[in-house]
Amino acid sequence: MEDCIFCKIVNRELPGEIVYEDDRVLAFLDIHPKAPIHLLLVPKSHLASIQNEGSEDVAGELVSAAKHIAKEKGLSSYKLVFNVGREAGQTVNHLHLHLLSGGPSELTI
Ligand code: DGP
Repeated sequence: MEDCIFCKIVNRELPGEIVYEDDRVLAFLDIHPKAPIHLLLVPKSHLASIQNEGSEDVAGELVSAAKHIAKEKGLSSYKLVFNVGREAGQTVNHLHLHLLSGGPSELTI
């Protein structure tokens, strides 16, 4: 989608520190990390929010990729967060899953 920063990272039109990729999911470092490890996992196809129709399957793919990355990186403890809606902190309207690890257990984003 035009003017979507995460679509642009997916399409390599904007730089991103990519740590994982498969057919449907891209994971890259969050530009404003809230924990020593802070990744964003996004679907390659644009979907605005978890509130959108059909997001459950996409969310499952993101969680599955997050589990894969965590296992690969040897993370035994981490947080997975979807911010849904502006008041909950969603600033980018391309569905994304935060993976945070290595910080204090009470960390919030
Ligand atoms: P949220 O607040 O849930 O919408 O999370 C959006 C996150 O995206 C936020 O933690 C900062 C991150 N972010 C915003 N712009 C960019 C960017 O251009 N590159 C990267 N890597 N992360 C970005």
